[in-house]
Amino acid sequence: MPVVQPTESDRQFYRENGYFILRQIIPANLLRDLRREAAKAYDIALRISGPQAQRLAPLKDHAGELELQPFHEFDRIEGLNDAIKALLSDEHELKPTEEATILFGPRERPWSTEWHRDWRDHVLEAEFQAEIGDARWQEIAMDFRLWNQVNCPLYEDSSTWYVPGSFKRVHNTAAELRVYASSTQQELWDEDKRRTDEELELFCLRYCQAMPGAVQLVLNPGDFCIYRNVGWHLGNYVPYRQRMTLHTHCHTPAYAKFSADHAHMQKALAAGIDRHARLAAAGY
Ligand SMILES: O=C(O)CCC(=O)C(=O)O
Repeated sequence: MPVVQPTESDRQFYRENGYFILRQIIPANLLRDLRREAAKAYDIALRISGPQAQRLAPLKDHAGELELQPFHEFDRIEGLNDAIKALLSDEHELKPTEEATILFGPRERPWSTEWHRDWRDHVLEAEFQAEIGDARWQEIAMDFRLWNQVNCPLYEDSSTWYVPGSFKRVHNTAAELRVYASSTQQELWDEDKRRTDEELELFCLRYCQAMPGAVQLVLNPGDFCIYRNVGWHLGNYVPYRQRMTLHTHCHTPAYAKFSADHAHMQKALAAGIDRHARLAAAGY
């Protein structure tokens, strides 16, 4: 069955809230093949990153071990690019899936990423103010040619939390900053095992639930969730959930240009980069 096309009211929903789910876009045979390749990708991720491995990217770098054909078929799912264009614009198209990431759940212990807003939270505060500044960031964050990230799970996935509408705000609210400041990535990883597994799971869950207005994205196999990744979001993971989720992007030439022009500002995707400067700049 071809992908159900978004309506004008779906488009409005996306522009207002910053996320939208195209339901069940993957045909059964392709889902089987993608799951088979994702299982191989998980073995590679475990080998590279150990039992808490969260991702493998890009898939094409592992062409020797992975069969890329199912990922190429994903690119050609009937009606998918039309649906992306209907929701976003004619300029948008799915990034080739062989360049995508697969996100996995941990094998041993629960953990959560910090609440974060992509890009903005991965640059140094002083450099941000010198090169971009708040006024330009408002335009950049609201530019719908940019920041259209995708999660498409191969198994049921409720790991991602999102704050609808938050992508529109240059300045975070005091309540959002209180939650952000309430923990650190180190505490959410708990590498020195201060908490039992259950204590850590509930601690991470409370941190997710504490964010005002946050919704847990409940995605079923083949659901294609597009979200503006400059809004607040996080991933919260437990070992008892089998997670294998394609993580990709609806691309535009403008996004490629922005990424190339500003690549020098993106520091490693280190958690909590410049946390103190960002909190201080927000008067926290
Ligand atoms: O695991 C997820 O769904 C979220 C991942 C994430 O936060 C990110 O890639 O920025």
